[in-house]
Amino acid sequence: MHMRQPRPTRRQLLATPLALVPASTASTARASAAGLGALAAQRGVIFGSTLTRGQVEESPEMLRIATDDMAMIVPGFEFKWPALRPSAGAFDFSGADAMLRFAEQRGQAARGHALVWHGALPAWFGDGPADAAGMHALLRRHIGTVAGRYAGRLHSWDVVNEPVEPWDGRPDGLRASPFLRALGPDYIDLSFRLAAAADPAARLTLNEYGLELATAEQEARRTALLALLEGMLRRGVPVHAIGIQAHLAAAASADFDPAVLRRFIRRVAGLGLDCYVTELDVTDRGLPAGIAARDAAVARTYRGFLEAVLAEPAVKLVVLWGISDRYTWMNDSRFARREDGLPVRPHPYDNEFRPKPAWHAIAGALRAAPPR
Ligand code: 9MR
Repeated sequence: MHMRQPRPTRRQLLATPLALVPASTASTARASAAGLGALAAQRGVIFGSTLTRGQVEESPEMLRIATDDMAMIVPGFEFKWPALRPSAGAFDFSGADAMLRFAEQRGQAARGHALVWHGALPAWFGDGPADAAGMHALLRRHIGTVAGRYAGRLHSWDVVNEPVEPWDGRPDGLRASPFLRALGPDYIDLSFRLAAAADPAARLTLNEYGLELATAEQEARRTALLALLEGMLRRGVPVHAIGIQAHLAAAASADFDPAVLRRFIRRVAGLGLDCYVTELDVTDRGLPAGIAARDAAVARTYRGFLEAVLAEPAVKLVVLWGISDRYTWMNDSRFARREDGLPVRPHPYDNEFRPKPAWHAIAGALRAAPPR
């Protein structure tokens, strides 16, 4: 029989810096029975959130919610190049190690985000090596070292993040990133092969944004992504899942057509791939200032989106890109922040860590989801 370790008092737990939170909290702490993670698990869905080391060290409430509601943690910063690669020659694993330990001590799964992304690169990277050999060596070293270090401990890796950008005008719809400029489209296959060699156990994911709406622009992105995936699979590239980021806007709900998104998910599933919702949040940009109406619209958007995706058995995982409105990337983003300057309310807990209608909407959608 499994013997429970004595649980530290709340005060002890909250007074303990992240790196020192004892392992004995693990078996007792994971996604409590009433939490979202436990609800999702009953439906065969892994549920979690992004989280940063700074958030849990600063806020006992974030620690509590991340423990009670989340069965998976996705470090929001610590696995990105600016954290891992302070200089061209050195690696700094302290943040990533601490976050992974934090998850493991709670019996939570973790995802790595992201091995190759044009969007968060350290200053020393500049535009990257322009020549193929230089970029190849850089990716080989980065992916081999990082994915190798955490091999067997991560559920999945976002191997390449946001490789598609129809606006860049290429016939294949791929983004003109520094990686592509140096290596051509082969950088994507190469990255997945390097990741598979370094961590054969991780589910290797191609993560993309702007896939959710029934607009011409997002249709172009879906089409380019499907073509990319088909090519990768034809070439025998080890890709196992797509990540649908799902940064949603309540004001854009007229552009959301569940049938369109579900058809896309079925096409992905038809290729033998899983679908993960990797960065779900809902901005209230564009809505009037009244809080009750904003919160209701955001909640409806969560509910409608989750009902649609969870109706598809290929959707195995849902990760929120934020827990509390206190810590949100959206006020810093010119695409997501409100034009009237009010703070956005995009996450399931408010500024004071009280559950909002969005929390109940997410719980309701998880309860209503068919089991997989
Ligand atoms: O939410 C993240 C924000 O705190 C970071 O400053 C930013 C750059 O590292 O990345 C944000 O997360 C992005 C994610 O990594 C990829 N998809 C879009 C997310 C929101 O910009």
